Amino acid sequence: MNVFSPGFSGRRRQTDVDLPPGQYLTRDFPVLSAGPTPRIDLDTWQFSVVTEVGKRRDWSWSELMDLPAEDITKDIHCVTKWSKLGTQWRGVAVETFLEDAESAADYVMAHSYGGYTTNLPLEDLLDGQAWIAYEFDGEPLTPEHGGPARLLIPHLYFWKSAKWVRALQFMSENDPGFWESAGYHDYGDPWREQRYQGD
Ligand SMILES: Nc1nc2c(c(=O)[nH]1)N[C@H]1C(S)=C(S)[C@@H](COP(=O)(O)O)O[C@H]1N2
Ligand SMILES: [Mo]
Repeated sequence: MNVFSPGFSGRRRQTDVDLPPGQYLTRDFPVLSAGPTPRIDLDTWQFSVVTEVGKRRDWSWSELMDLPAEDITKDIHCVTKWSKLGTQWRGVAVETFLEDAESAADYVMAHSYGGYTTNLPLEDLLDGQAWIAYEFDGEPLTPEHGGPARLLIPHLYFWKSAKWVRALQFMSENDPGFWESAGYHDYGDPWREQRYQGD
């Protein structure tokens, strides 16, 4: 995306970038965490997919590293109104973990180490829209930004991108997660400015 394009007229400025409504650009990478940063040992780290009937599949860190990874460049949008353009990540597409799961459910709860949760429609996690990300800017993801691994789902407000992700659990009903229970929008599309329930 063309952040600085002075052009002949000089009319295009950074503020002309196509951002979701109500957002402003930042070059920083703010840290937003509802609680303390959990310290997670890679030897005991585990990521699980759990179906609505409790059937579970686990991946260790070395198993995660063996899965096909992708480089991802995406804009991210926080509900507190900052947006950051062209962020660079490396991770594994979420459908890689879900393809063998036998489930009839349409919703998924993401669970994090530390207890954070966020709910998502299953279809938003498929087709190259979401990743389990473990590198940012070519470096291992730092603990404050969700390392060793976080969910990355950049087409929704960034609270949906659960840091320190440890499980995806299929749900037959769409139960609200941590912020959704506190009044944040159930879906959280930044382009429709779905910040709070009722938006
Ligand atoms: N586990 C967990 N994940 C989380 C949060 C959190 O508090 N705990 N905060 C969310 C919010 S509100 C935002 S904006 C982003 C912030 O990610 P960052 O700290 O890497 O910028 O993480 C999201 N994921
Ligand atoms: Mo946020």
